[in-house]
Amino acid sequence: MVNIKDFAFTPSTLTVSPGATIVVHNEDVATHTLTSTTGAFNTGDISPGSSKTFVAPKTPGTYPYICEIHQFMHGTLIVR
Ligand SMILES: [Cu+2]
Repeated sequence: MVNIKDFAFTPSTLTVSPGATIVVHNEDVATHTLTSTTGAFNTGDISPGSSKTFVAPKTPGTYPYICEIHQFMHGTLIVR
């Protein structure tokens, strides 16, 4: 699970198994997304107080992601 609060992803680096389903919860007052910088996954808009899920890639690797709306928000998904 990834939590979003105060315009930051927690944890900022998450390690998961290939194909894992990941819940992203937005605790902030603003809408956010969790979006791969290479197009590997994207939650779309997550409204304040709500959650979305996405499926991790099946290929092991390191996948940086951002919030599309606030592109200074960074995180990393490690699949292995
Ligand atoms: Cu955002």
